[in-house]
Amino acid sequence: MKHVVADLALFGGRPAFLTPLHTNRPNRFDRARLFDRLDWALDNQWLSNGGPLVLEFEQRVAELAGVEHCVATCNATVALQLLMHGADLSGEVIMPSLTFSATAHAARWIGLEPVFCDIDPATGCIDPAAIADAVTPQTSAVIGVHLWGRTCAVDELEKVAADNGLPVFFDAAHGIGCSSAGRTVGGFGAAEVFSFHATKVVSAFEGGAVVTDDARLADRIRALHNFGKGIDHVSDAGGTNGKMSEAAAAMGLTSLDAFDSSVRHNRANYDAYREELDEVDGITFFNHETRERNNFQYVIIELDEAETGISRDLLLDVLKAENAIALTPIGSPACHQLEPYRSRRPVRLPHTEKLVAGVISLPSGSTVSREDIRRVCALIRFAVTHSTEVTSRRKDSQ
Ligand code: T4K
Repeated sequence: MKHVVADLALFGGRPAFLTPLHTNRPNRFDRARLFDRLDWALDNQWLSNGGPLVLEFEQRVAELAGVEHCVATCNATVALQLLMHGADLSGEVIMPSLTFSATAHAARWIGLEPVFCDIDPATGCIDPAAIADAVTPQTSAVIGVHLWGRTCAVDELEKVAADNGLPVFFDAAHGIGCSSAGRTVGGFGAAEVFSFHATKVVSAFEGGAVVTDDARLADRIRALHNFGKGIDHVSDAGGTNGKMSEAAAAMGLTSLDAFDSSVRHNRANYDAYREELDEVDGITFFNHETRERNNFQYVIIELDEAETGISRDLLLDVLKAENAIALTPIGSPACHQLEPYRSRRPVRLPHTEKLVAGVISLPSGSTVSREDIRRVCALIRFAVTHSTEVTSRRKDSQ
């Protein structure tokens, strides 16, 4: 426990955590079950190219998402590229800037121009009201992102896109198991994309998927992700290799087995953080609608420096020195503040810029305990209570 500011590890004290407590550590799963599946795949001597474990994984993801079709891929970035390519997008695609760079980079990589819209500060997701102004004759689609598991204003987004004759797709990298107005993420828009990266609530080590009810689109993507095999002249680009391996599917299936318990654990973490930090002035939780389903993988707080007296970045440094590695949740800044977009298409997005500068992603997941959370929150409260001294000491030491 810290008694005086000099006890903080940032100023030479002993770190509160002996070993680093990371944000987004992989969730727990049944190792024996994973090894069973890997053994089975090795015995089966079929290790990729639509093997039985991949097919089983696709079926289970489709069931969870409540859709007809799932094409599993090597990661979500490639899934986004396959989707945009398979849907014949061209020219410009409208998307939020407040997302991980992968959403924008996927478009750019296949020669599309991301056009960034501001967020609705109430949801953190793309503001449907901002879309009409961003549409040009070159626009071919709108891409929403269900940021940190909180869903976009799906109906409004679909309406404004339809009014402009555009399809909507969703980057649902954070959204598996979440819902909007009671409907499960996966079935919105023309198609959605999940990520099964190591840091996600369901992990396949690396992995992704396109889910959709559109059989034709699913067929095209399935062909494109396997060098274009299966359909003649699927596209000018022929196809690519975006397949998921049997080893990744073995992990994905085992992680899916643990999905309910991971979500229960995440929910308990989220509640614990709220209990510990709700009374701290200047800290606001990125809340989840209690009537909706959520995977609670991300615990995000927003800091108002005028009230806490400590900047977001200094608080992150205080925690990091204590081995409590909280993060800027999308690897701030936002996409429009990153190259190549900053130079190509300068734009001001005030709500995005404000939110991205103030948010912190706190350690959660099924390896983080109630006691870990108590200690992280004690550090945050201590830093806020002593913010003036922490800030001036930090200035003196620089
Ligand atoms: N769309 C959105 C909205 C996304 O957030 C993402 C990915 C994508 C699309 C693309 O999905 P994928 O193509 O990746 O399937 C991480 C992840 O690599 C990335 O998947 C994720 N979003 C993004 C938000 O975070 P980095 O570069 O920030 O990861 P890194 O290495 O800094 O690690 C983050 C934290 O996780 C650290 O605290 C360490 C911990 N960690 C990480 C790994 C890989 C572990 O504890 N164990 C691990 O194995 O991108």
